[in-house]
Amino acid sequence: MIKKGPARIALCVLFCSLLWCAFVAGNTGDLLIWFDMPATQFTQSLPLGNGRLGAMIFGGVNEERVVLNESSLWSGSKEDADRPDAAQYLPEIRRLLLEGKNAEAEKLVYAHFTCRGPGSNRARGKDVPYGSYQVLGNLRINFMAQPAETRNYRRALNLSDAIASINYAQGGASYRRETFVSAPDQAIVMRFTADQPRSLTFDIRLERSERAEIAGDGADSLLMTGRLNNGTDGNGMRFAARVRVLQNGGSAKVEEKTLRVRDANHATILITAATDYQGYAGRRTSDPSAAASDDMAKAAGRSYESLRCAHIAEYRKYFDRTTLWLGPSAAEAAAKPTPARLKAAAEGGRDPGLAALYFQFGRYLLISSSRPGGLPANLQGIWADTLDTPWNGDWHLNVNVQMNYWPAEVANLSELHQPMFALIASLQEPGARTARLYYGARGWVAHVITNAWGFTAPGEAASWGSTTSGSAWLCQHLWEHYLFTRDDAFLKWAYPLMKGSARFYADMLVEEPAHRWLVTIPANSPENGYRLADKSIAHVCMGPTVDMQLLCYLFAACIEASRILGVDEDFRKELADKRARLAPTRIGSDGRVMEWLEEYDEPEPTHRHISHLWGLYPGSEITPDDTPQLAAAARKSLDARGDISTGWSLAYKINLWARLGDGNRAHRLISLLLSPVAGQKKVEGVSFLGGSYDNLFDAHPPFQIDGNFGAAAGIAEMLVQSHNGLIRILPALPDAWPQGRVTGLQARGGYELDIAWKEGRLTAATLRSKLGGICRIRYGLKAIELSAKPGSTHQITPLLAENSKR
Ligand code: FUC
Repeated sequence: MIKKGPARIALCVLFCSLLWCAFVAGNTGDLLIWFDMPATQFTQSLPLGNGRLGAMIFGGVNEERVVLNESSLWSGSKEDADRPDAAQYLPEIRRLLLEGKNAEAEKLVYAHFTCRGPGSNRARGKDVPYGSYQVLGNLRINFMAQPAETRNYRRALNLSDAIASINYAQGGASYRRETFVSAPDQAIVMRFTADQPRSLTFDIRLERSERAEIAGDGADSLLMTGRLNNGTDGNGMRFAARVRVLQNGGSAKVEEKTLRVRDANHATILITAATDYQGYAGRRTSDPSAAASDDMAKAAGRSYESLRCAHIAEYRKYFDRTTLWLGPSAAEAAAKPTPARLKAAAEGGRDPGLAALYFQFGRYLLISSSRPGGLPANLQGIWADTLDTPWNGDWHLNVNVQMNYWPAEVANLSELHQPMFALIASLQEPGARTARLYYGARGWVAHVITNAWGFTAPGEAASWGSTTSGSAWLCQHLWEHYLFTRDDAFLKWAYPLMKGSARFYADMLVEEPAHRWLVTIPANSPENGYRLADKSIAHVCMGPTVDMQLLCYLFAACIEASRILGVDEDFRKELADKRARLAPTRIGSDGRVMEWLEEYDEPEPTHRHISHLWGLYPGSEITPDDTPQLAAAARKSLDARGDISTGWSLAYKINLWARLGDGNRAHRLISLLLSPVAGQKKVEGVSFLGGSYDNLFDAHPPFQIDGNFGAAAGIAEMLVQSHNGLIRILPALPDAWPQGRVTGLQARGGYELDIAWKEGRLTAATLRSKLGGICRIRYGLKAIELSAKPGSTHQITPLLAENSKR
């Protein structure tokens, strides 16, 4: 927080100017998303956020539209979705699966082992207890139409300061609008200026299509209040949003529900909002209107410059930790507006800077949608423009929410992982009930979907809802955070969650008859089906590969964590015994990694989920060095799956190919993800709509943010890997990036790396060790071992060169 006082303000202004100079000097097109026209659709607008408040800027000349979001704005309510008698059917479901009667087992799962109630109502959760993440509303600002033509229009999002700007000239004046969402001041801040006096005349309105009341509030403010449907008696979460204008010159007044500003020289518009969500994260305010009013009073008490300065300083604390340059783009590429740049790259233009921009955009989106104390980034981060958000804008646990957090550690945003940990902790209590009522098991479980209300029951359809390993996959994030940070206090906090999860799986494992391996029953391989002998398709199965890989990882993590903490010796032994008996990852007769315990015929061989390669990434049981046969089988599986798929699936495959050390293939997937969404086309004989919208939001389609995050992680994974006790430098560098430079990537064990390369070869690498330790590093075939002191810095390129001479 910036205190007032001339000295402070002077310092602040100086600091901002220095930042600005640094930005101007260092800025390339790699940190800019920009347009030469206003947005007509959500996926052309510019996303801003502080983790809680979101704003999407459309930038119309005559009408500015800002889509507003508040990350806890969820309809629905806490519900009892667990079937109280589910466990009664478990023995029969298991018997049928063990006897190979999968279709019959699936029928029973449908009838008795799904959630009760309407569930997420197939992604129409808005008016049932499951609920939906929703848009807060729209802010519309109508400028008094000028007859003159608009010139020099430019709308840009600058990732280096998280400010969206709009510039244009009209008549005899030049106009500029700037918007940012401040974390320190918890407000959306807009600033309108013109180079001619008294040229700003506009009307401001708030709108929401249902469940909101909008009224004037004093001479210069509007207030929107409302209450969402809880899915039972209708009286759900309350929310409030306030808008206030502070104009210089001219006048401001409220007429009806419109805030009218006339003939101002410049104006600042502040927007604050809150909900009374009382869940596991968020502000937990009981009076949203008062909370929005407090925030407003504080923000309105500061000058625009000091709000802006505090915002930039706070944002850059995260953003500046990592830089990436992937070599020069053709000058004309970087000079194009982003949609044209995407198109040119898709047509073969040389533009490595676009991948660097996409990487930094992923980091930007995480900083803007996930802050400690808040809710985790959902399927759309925090940016939704409808009430019926696709898939309810919830958290899917069979890849999507995890993918959102793949870049958190490696891309140097470790603290922003916290909302994910809070989500995991929040599922422990409801998940313990689900574990007991469905499986008669101890510990806790979450299946495929969860919401703001602690939903842990299976989904409403057996085909996708019976995946039991969602919670195991969540727990990977706890252990990975520890591997990167070695934060013992965190491990102490996280271990009971991991243990509770492992407890559940250790209780629910069953021995299968063919090999006497321990397997999960019932289960499915996320959303993928297989063909039975009678040609019908089933999903419910036992021991899918992904479950086995996840449990192998989770049990090992718990064993090691309990050793570090010196607790639970007996449990450790139990886990070690059971881990040794888990069904292993196997290679099928066609040389691919088997997805199920049996080699089924596959009705959808190019299915978007590739869960059976979990052990390659984000797990690490499959590596080209340690398990070359499995790595070769994974390659075959990926080839058979094909590249073309939904946005998140493309992003997943970047990481998988990076782990296989195939930079060119990973790069091809980046190129596919960076294909503009432009109507149906066929690639590899598969229909493909494209991977990126004009504003670089990932297209499932529709917009789904996981691909943005997954690709950011994938790009990092191409440059540095650090699993299984070895730091690999440039493990998957594609030919398309012959030179480049990255700073600030993180490696497990508390290491940070800066790397530079030219002509495809490493030229400089610096390793900083935060915690000290023995560190193994490899570049190509050369490996070194280094003993690092806490806080030490090492130039490792000469060491790698020296080592290679021996
Ligand atoms: C999973 C995926 C879908 C989509 C949804 C949100 O169900 O299979 O592709 O991403 O989550």
